[in-house]
Amino acid sequence: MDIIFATSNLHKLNEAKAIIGDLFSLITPRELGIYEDIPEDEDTLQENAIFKARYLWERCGKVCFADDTGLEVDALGGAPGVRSARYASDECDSRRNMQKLIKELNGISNRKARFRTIVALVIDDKVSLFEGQLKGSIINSPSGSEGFGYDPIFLPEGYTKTLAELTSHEKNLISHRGIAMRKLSDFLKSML
Ligand code: ITT
Repeated sequence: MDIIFATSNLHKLNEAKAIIGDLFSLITPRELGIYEDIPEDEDTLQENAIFKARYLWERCGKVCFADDTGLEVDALGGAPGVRSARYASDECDSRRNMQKLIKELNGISNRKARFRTIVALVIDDKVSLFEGQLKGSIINSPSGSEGFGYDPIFLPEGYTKTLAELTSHEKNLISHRGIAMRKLSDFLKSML
């Protein structure tokens, strides 16, 4: 069965494929010839995820899902949160986003944070939501080269390695996206 994943982020695509790729064929907007940036201007992860999934569903009428993810830092009142991609600038530059976050947390001892993923699935105009969270803390020097985004400065709770020092398989077993995608997978399987 073909399912459209409304993302332009190939890291996300690969993480999702590792979980639901055996049963479902994940198609990207680009593979459908849709190249425009889907707006992500809403105030919450949930609203953004629904907007992205619906946008694609309205264009192609097929089963679509989207993932909106944010890094929520306790000492910053939940920032960067829904603005995680454009935290430092509109260029969505992960290195600059991490630099800004490290600077904002300078001298602050509470380093607690969590990644939160909301997946929105649209089938026949009906929306279903799935959530995953990963608790951890922010460290000052990026470490590791796996993963993407803020992974090099995120230490999952109970771990001595950052997410970027774990293999993609290890990350998927514990991550916000892994948890949300497994919920999505169980839901889709129940419909087969
Ligand atoms: P879409 O096309 O799916 O919207 P995106 O990269 O814009 O891709 P999001 O808005 O959901 O995705 O994510 C916001 C940012 O949060 C993203 O650019 C990364 O910098 C960061 N991020 C998301 N998931 C992450 C993960 O698993 N590990 C580290 N950083 C992550």
